[in-house]
Amino acid sequence: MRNIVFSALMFCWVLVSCQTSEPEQQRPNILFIMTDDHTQQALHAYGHGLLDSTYFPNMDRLAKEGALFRNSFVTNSICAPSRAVLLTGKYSHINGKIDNVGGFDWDQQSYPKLLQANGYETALIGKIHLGGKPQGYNYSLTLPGQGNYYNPEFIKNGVEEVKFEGHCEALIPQFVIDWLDTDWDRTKPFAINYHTKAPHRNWMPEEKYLSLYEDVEFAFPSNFFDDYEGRGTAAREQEMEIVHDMYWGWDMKFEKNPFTGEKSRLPAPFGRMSEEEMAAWNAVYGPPNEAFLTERPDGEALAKFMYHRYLRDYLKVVKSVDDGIGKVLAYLEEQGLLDNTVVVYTSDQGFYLGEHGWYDKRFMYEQSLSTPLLVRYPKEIKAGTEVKQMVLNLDHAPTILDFAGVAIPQDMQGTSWRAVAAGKDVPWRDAIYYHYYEYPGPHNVKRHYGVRTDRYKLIHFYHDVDEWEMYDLQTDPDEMKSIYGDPAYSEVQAMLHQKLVDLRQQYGDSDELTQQYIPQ
Ligand code: SGN
Ligand code: CA
Repeated sequence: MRNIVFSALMFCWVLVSCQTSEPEQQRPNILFIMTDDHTQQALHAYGHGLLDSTYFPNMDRLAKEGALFRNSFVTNSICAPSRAVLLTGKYSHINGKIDNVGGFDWDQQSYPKLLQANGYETALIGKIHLGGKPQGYNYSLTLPGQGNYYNPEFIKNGVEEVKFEGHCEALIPQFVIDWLDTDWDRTKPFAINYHTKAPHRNWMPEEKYLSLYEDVEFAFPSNFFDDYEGRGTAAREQEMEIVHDMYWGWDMKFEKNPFTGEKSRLPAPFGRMSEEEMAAWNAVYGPPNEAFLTERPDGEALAKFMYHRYLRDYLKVVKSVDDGIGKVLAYLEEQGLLDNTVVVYTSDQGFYLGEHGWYDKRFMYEQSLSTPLLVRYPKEIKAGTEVKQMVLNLDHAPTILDFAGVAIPQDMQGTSWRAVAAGKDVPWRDAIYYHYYEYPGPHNVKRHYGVRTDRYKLIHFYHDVDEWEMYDLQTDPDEMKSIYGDPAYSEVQAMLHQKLVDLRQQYGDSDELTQQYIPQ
């Protein structure tokens, strides 16, 4: 009899334990790596070949061992709004953070809050750029605003400012490891937002990489000397040209403007450096700056100098980011945690590296609309997967909840890409919706919204203009000539207008809401 009772009890226990969720160690950890302004053109894995693959082995490793998303886009190509979309899974016009200026409402629903409520331990380390006190995290150590490259301050748990010595791209990965090592409650899965500052302007390299790439020559992109014909006024009126809009101190690292002798609008960024750091810096930048002052290049030679100073410094800080990722991956591997961690690598938006003569982002043109997306999770994602479906930063919040086994709230507007990353053939969107607002503002990029399909793009610039542009990405991948109004494309144009109407309706955007976001 006792045996029968025991067996019955055992049977019930087995039944109950099968019905509860998977054992805790089976829920994956989430390591979400977000860089600032890193663009696909600077990633060897995307095949652009700016540099040999050996330069960024850790980013390449993620692509080789996981999935590379060929068509990964943002909904509003600027920092703080992009991060608000990431956290909320909602468009800017819904989460309220339309530009870098206004506040972010941390009281609203976000995926870290949902993870935390469902047994995850969460941490936010690095740049978030949303002001206020982060919510949804057991621990946060964030850069104030844009933060600094050298000897930066960080804010602990949204209140206490602490100054650190060193370069921020060496500090941030170390903070991630320190949190895992000492603070993380190992009975729970973790979810970390590991957000770098680099390669955001003004690209101040770590001391050990100051001279890296100084001897590497890069070709100009084919449209570097764009004359902005064939499009509306927006491309012509921007203020983001390498040659005309970079600051001699801040960006080009000169003491003052070599032509006028004036101090640049933003000073050379040396105030935060120690004497030794300054000496190492001068040993590298001093000689070419001297040569420049003697030669005083102009025309194409001037453009070549500025383009190289920009690109080399940009890639030097990407190198530090790659090192940091390598350190964190090595730590996870050593601890036996890596294969049970969904590692996502992305950036808050793309960036121009001389295409159209530009730096910065904001436009719905390809280089800033796109952003890298690499994902490693060998339990589900085959090594070397290439995803063609169009995904958005809007999709990350639902995807992470999906991986974590947490219900995705109905009001999140994105779609989980978990199945497409695993190579499954699931129904997917055939167009994406975009809306940029920060105008008037830095770099003078007019307000616009639009739609992109796999082949075509329709953009409406509004506010102080009312102009439409349309591109055929197959015949004009560099977006040099708008075909809006071209009778040969009238059917395509009608199709894109209809998609735009449908998507605006689907996501709850409207002319009325658009007007409300224009300051009176
Ligand atoms: C700063 C930069 C701009 C950049 C914005 C937004 N100027 O204002 O070039 O577009 O940040 O960048 S700087 O002279 O201060 O470097 S974002 O990534 O935060 O959106
Ligand atoms: Ca950014």
